[in-house]
Amino acid sequence: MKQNKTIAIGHKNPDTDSILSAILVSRFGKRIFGFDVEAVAAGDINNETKYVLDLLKIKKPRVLKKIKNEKAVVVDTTEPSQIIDGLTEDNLSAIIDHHNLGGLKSLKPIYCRVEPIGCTGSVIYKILREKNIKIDKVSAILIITCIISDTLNFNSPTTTNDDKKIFKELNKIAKLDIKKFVKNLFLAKSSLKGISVKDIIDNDYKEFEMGKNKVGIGVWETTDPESVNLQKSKIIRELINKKKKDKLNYLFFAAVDIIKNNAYLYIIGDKENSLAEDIFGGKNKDNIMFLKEVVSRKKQVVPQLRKKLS
Ligand SMILES: [Mn+2]
Repeated sequence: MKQNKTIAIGHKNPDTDSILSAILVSRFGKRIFGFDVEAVAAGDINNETKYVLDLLKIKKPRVLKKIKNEKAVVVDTTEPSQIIDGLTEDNLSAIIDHHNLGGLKSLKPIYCRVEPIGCTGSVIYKILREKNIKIDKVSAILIITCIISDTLNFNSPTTTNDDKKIFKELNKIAKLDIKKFVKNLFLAKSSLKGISVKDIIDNDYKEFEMGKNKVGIGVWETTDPESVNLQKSKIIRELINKKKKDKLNYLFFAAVDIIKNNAYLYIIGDKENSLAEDIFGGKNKDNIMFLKEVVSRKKQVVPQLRKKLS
C-alpha cells in the first residue's frame, strides 16, 4: 500500500522557529521517523527567516493553504486554531513543540515531544542527540537561529539553561561570529521593507480560544519600536477593523523592543483596556500601555489572559 506523503508544518503566520523546525524535520525525517518528510509553510515567510534561508542557500518551503490527504508532523504549536485547514485526528502523525498543550487530538498513538524550552529547534536537537544523529554545519546554524530568534538572544524569560548549553555545543560546529549574526538577524526581523500596516499586525499573529472568548494577539519584534509606533493611528484603525471582521472578543497588538526588552501594548477598546489594566497594572496613554520587561507572549501574556478569561 502506498503511504500518504508526510509534511512538516508549523503554525499560521509562521515565525522563524516554526519554519526552520519544519525544515529540520524534513532534513532528518527519515532518521527520526523512518519516512521522508517535506517541509511546508503555513503562510508567507517573514524577513528574518528569509535572511537565514538566503544565507544558507536553502530553498523556501512552499506555502500550503490546506492539508488534503497528507500526513502531518506538526511543529511549534498544538493549538487547533493556529493550524491550517484539513488537519484531522487521522492525519496528525507527530508533534514536536515547546508551547502549552493546546488541544490537538489524534486517533492513534502518535510520536509527541513537547518540552518547556526556548524553541522547537532545541527540542529537535535533543531528539537528534538521543538518536546519535550527526548534526551538520547547516543544521547547527538552523537550530542556533531558532534559539536566537525565539529567545530574543537569550533575553526572553522562556530561555532555559538547556538552550544556552545547546547553543554552545552547536556553535562548535557552526562557528558563527555570533555578535554579527545576531545583529543581522535582528535587523532582518525589524525590517519594514515591503511591510504594510496589515503585515505588521499579521506577521506574528496568533489566535487563542480562552473560555468562550476568541482572542487575537499580534506581535512585532523590533530593534526600533519607534518605527512601528510612528504608525500608531493606522495600526489602531486596522486592529479595530480586524476585530470586527474576524469576530474577536479581544484583540491585542504589541510592538516588542528586543534591545531594551519592553513592550508597547496597543489598546483598541474599553474591554481590552480593563483587562490589560487588571493583568499588567499599566497605564494606557493614548492607546498604548508600556509594559516594562514584557517580551514573551507565550509566558507573560497568554497564561495571564487565559486565567482571567477561562
Ligand atoms: Mn517557537
